[in-house]
Amino acid sequence: MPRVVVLTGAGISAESGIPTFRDADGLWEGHRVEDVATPEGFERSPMVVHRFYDARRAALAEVEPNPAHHALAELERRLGDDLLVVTQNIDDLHERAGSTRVLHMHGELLSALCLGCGRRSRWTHDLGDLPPCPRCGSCELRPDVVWFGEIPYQMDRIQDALESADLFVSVGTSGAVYPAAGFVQYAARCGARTLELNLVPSAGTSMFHESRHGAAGVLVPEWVAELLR
Ligand code: BV8
Repeated sequence: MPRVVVLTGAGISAESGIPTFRDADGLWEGHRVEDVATPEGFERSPMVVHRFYDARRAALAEVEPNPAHHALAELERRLGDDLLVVTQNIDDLHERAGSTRVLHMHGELLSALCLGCGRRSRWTHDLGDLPPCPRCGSCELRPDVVWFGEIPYQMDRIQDALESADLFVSVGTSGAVYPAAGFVQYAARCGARTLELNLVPSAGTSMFHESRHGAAGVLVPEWVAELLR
């Protein structure tokens, strides 16, 4: 079986009811990225940032994985270690669908990072009321997400996986944010075949060997069935 790396973005969770970033009424609507997704914005007004992420964390409980998430979980059951899902998403829908080989390069909503002791804690409720860190007791918790200007998580594991991939597949991402938007070129340079599955052509479409356009909830199960045939 081929070694497969799948990169996912907000588009894979759209059919579950989680707004994407850049589509109409997207997450960035009404929020200046600088205010809610940068360390400077958090420094300037932590409450604005906490409200933004507390609302997204609360909304997570109202949504379910969709057929695209479930198809990737099925693919993992068949490929095992030969599959790695690298997601830009901070939701937990891949895991709720049964995927275990998932790497959250931009962090997770259900995790809090303590600026006091540097440790992480599973977190399912608000941070806006400045609760104490369960490990050290200091009230310096921040959302465990990677903001603009910060280094994405586990870049070394991602690089290793891209270098040994036979197939690189990108699902539901606009290709607007780096370093994720550069993975297709890197994987192709390392010999992988590259496939884009996206609702519409993205900023990176021309860099893929093949692109299929449509809803992830349809395209991903079709592609998985094809691969496993
Ligand atoms: C870094 C966490 C150094 C928080 C996020 C100038 C040029 C190039 C780069 C830069 C530059 N200036 C600055 C940079 C770097 C910057 C960057 O890329 N800026 C952009 C805006 C130009 N990047 C950084 O700062 C990164 N850090 O570079 O550190 C470094 C680099 C390498 C190695 C070491 C160090 C950190 C970036 C991370 C920021 N945090 N998220 C949060 O979630 O709130 S980014 C956030 O936005 C998401 O995680 C995601 O990455 C991005 C959104 O993109 P998508 O997921 O693609 O969503 P979008 O809405 O845009 O698109 C959805 C797509 O789905 C669309 O195409 C749509 O058509 C499609 N779709 C919709 N519905 C469906 C669908 N597809 C299928 N089915 C559907 N139903």
